[in-house]
Order: sequence, then C-alpha cells, then structure tokens
Amino acid sequence: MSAFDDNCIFCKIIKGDIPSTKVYEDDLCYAFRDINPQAPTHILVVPKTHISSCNDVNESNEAVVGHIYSAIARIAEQEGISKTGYRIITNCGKDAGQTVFHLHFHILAGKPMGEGMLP
Ligand code: DGP
Repeated sequence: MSAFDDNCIFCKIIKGDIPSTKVYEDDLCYAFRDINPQAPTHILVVPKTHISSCNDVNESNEAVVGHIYSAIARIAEQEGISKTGYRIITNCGKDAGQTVFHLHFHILAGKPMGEGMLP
C-alpha cells in the first residue's frame, strides 16, 4: 500500500508532481514555503506519509511528530529565526480552519505576532 494519497495536494508536492519551494527534507518529512504567506517566514512541514490530521496520529505513527519537531528546530536554525522566535501551528478540522487534509505544521516568523496571527 502506498504511503501517499493520490488525491492529496501535499502528497503531490512531496512526490514533486506539484512544484514547491523546498526548505528542508529528510527521510520522514518535507518542508516548503507556504503559497499564501501570513508572515515574512511561513513554512509548512509535512510528514512524507499521508496522515489526514491530528485525529489520525496514533501509536503507529506518533514518532514522526517528534521527528518533525526536531526538524523544525533545525529549520529554525537554518532560517535564522531560532533566536528571534517563531510560532508553530497545526489546524485540526473544519472549525480550526484546516483546508488541506494532510497533517502539517505551520512555522511563522519574521515579525512580532499577536493573538491574531493564525494561518
Ligand atoms: P491549513 O489552513 O492549516 O490547512 O493550511 C493549509 C496551507 O497550505 C495554507 O496556508 C496554504 C497552503 N497551501 C495550499 N496549497 C498549497 C500549494 O499548492 N503549495 C503551497 N506551497 N502551499 C499551499
């Protein structure tokens, strides 16, 4: 069984079928610039295996979430935002405003953010 969902836009980005601006990649995750940036730095980090949302994180795939957080620390260093700070956001479901149903972590940085800075 493929780890990809043929109908998922982020799976297509990971496979290279849809172009993206890559920021970071390893065996388990892929990071690229958001198409509609809400801050000077706006990066999305996604697991390479299709997980629809936080609701589908479980014992079988939870390790990738920890892995993504360590990748985010590396990306923050690479982007020069580790000292100035950044916000990590994951939207889960309709009321949170999730529009792409492939688990993703927004990294927002580059300006002071109030409570309103939500992608
Ligand atoms: P969310 O609302 O949390 O599901 O955020 C989805 C994000 O994905 C949104 O900020 C825009 C971004 N996005 C959607 N389609 C594409 C795309 O084709 N390329 C890139 N780079 N980003 C996309």
